[in-house]
Amino acid sequence: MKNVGILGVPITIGQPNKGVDLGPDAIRHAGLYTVLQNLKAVYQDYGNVQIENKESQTTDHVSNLKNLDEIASANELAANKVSEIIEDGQFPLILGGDHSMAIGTIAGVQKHYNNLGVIWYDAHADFNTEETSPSGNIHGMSLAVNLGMGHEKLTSILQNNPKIKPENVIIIGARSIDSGERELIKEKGIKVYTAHEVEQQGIESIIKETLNDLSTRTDGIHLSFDVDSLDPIYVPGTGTPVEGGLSIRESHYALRLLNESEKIVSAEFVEVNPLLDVKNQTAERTVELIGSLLGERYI
Ligand code: Z70
Ligand code: MN
Ligand code: MN
Ligand code: MN
Repeated sequence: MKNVGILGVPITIGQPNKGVDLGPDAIRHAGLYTVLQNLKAVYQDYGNVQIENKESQTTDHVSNLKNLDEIASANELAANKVSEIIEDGQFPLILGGDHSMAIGTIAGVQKHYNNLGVIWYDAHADFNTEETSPSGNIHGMSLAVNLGMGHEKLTSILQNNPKIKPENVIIIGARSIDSGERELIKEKGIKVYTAHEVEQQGIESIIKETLNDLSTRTDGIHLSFDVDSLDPIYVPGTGTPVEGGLSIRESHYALRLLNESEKIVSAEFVEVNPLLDVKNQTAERTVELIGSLLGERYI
């Protein structure tokens, strides 16, 4: 059983909805420790990264990067914490927070690997740059930043950090991709399994293909799980729900297969927003999904 290091990254200024900073604590309150105890996991909670979430006061209307400086410094803190957890010999289980946090979390993991793979399980590709983003929201740019694309203040988190290679990234569940980011995805040759392909090919085949593909050339795989990958009927508590999403059943199965592969070296569950939720059900489902990733079984 894994030795788990829990870290909350309560960042919200990567997108416009209030309340996603409460996500990490909602996930804890939804029974996270009980699931870990039932699995007989050894775990330590590192608490939350101290993030101010103060929106930028600059009146710079030219920049299409909302709260750039604030997000850059929050991610520097998150990156160092994640790296510390790995140094302590633990599996980082990171709770969000909006998806801009992946700029820091993946930078922190990457410090310890030469050739990290990333599975980006999300309704969105988060592959915009300042040039392509229709919103200026940095949570829609974090995967691109991890490949070294975007503003220098974001790509330089943890100095001299090697960047994720395009062939080491696989996106699963996408169904809302902006036209500019679509061009970038094609240019970089990123593999995308859309929600339609999950329907057509089936999640088992997709996860096995993903693992085969990434295992040959990576020395570890980070899972970045955005809860809006799921259909909104399961996750009312998230900022950008998109219809036609993945089911709870196939997502549990995906996580179970990832667990069995023993290739996942770190994971984050992001975009849980308790202020948009109904009776904390989004956080509760997130805890159950975490259980599947860590080895919980029906029987
Ligand atoms: C859109 C943008 C996004 C997450 C929404 C949405 C991006 N493509 N990412 N929710 N996690 O504004 O860039
Ligand atoms: Mn996302
Ligand atoms: Mn998303
Ligand atoms: Mn979202």
